[in-house]
Amino acid sequence: MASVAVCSGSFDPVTLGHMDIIRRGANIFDTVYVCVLNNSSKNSLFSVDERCALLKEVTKDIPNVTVESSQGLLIDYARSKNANAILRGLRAVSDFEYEMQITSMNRVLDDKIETFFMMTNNQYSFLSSSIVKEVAKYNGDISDLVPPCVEEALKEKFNKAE
Ligand code: COD
Repeated sequence: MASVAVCSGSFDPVTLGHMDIIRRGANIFDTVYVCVLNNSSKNSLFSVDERCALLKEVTKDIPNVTVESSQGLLIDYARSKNANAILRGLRAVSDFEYEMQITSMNRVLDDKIETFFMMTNNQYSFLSSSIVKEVAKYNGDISDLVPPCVEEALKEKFNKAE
């Protein structure tokens, strides 16, 4: 049976921390669907279409990765793709409680789809989309934190807002 994983997130915007998880996942699973989902507790800077476009650009060299968006529950999207795995990244102990809750809820919704966690690469353990946006907003250097096209997109967003 082919292994199919869904790597979901807000990706607002995609960072090198996300990319690390996506690339490593693509080395393990036959197919990885990267799915942009809106997190209702977060206000997003980029539209879903903009986030997908950036993700497509930065994953275009990984043949077994497909980028899509969806609304609603992650588990419904995973089922629609016949996925047998959900792939999540773990940065620190602080991520654990939230991830544990989501994983347990998803297991109640469908106990055939397993959640897999990958520990972040040490160099990205502090990295989040929120931190990147904060630094970019005040013209800080984010070139080591995001792919070049994301750096450009952030500059454009914040210059327009001025
Ligand atoms: N290193 C490693 N992993 C990282 C890093 C990093 N530096 N940064 C982020 N990640 C991982 C995160 O741990 C996560 O696994 C993934 O990358 C995406 O992260 P974010 O921050 O872009 O996205 P989240 O965690 O805000 O996304 C949450 C969802 C929108 C996916 C979630 O709310 C969701 O699934 N919503 C749909 C509703 C649902 O089904 N909920 C579950 C039932 S309760």
